[in-house]
Amino acid sequence: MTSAKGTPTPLIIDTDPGVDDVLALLLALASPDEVAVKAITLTFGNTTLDHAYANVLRTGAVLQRHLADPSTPEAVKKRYRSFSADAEPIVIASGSTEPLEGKMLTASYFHGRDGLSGVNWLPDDPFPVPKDAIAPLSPTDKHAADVILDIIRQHPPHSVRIAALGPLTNLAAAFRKDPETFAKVGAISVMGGAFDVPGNTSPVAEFNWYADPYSVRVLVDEAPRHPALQGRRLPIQVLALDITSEHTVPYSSLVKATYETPDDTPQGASHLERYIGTFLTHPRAFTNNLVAPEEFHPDQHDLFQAHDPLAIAHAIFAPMPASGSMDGKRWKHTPRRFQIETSGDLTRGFCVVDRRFTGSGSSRKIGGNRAEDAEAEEELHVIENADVPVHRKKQKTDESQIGLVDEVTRTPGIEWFAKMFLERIGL
Ligand SMILES: [Ca+2]
Repeated sequence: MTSAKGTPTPLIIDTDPGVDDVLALLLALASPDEVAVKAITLTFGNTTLDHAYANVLRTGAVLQRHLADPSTPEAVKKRYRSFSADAEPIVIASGSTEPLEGKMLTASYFHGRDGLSGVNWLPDDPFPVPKDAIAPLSPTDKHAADVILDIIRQHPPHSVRIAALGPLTNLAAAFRKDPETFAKVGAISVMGGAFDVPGNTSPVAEFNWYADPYSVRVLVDEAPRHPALQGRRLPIQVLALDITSEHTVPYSSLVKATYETPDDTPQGASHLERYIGTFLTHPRAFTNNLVAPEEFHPDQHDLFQAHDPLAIAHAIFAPMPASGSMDGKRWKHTPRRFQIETSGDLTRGFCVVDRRFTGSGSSRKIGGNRAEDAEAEEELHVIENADVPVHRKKQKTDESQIGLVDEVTRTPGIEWFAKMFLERIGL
């Protein structure tokens, strides 16, 4: 089932804001022709859940002030028309505070302790968290996983999109709670993983999948084995670091004002420019400091990697799987099979890709670990009749959908993305 032409696709944004998450939220809110944001469901990740929640409310307040300002262009106000007091409510729900298993970690090294470069503690509190959420933001006490399931139930099967911008813990919880309902999701645009490139949090792991590799395994390995999926897999499209890192936007286009040094704030800078400029100042310095000063070139290095906004762009523009083909409108997807490491001392969150016998002309079977667990092997061999040879009792299952996702391997382009993104958010 696809949305009728002109009807925006219902979208759930599962997120851990987070600087690039806030920019991604703005992009979704500024795209009312294509998507209708039904819920913002929160997870731990870049920061803790209480900061993530505060950051959504804070962003809502900044946006409201920006849209109420007479100097904000009409075109920008029109873009954000779904963010008005009388618009459809956008449910805000808190979810998982820690990964399904293992240690809880955050990315404060990049996003700051509050997820937004410490804007929470600036003098005079220039971007305050309102006491009550600003309409259309509509907080609920329900768990994020229940809100995700509610929204899927309220819409025709395979018509709801999810953009997953943080660890996948809420999605895994929703699947385990009601697999039949969750199986009716239309598409899940996931920012996560690193396949053929190095990680960004550890040498081998991307942050979201490092923060909760167990949830990745639930959605990619456990789900296709569940009867609710009837031999299918979940419609997961992965935007890995392989493609998100390439989609950069010059920091100079994003940071037009900053409040970190109030005296420097340019006259006439808009609310949104001050907010974005302020919370990007710390990540900009962090990224730029990774390059030796003598090798630093602004054109090559002073760049914001728009990981989460690219996942939102996918949810806005890429065709839905139920439309027949996900490829189209200059997006391309390639099947990718992997297993995720959950407990390695050095390799938590690493995507293990089987590269054996994958050259052209090879017909040898890929997959599996050929070394056998001696004890497990013994259980598989049972002597039922001493007169016939030992045989295996294990049932053969069709495993072709297990460990498989659709990796996004082409977008409409880096320049297209940067232009569209800046225009839409209103910078
Ligand atoms: Ca994120």
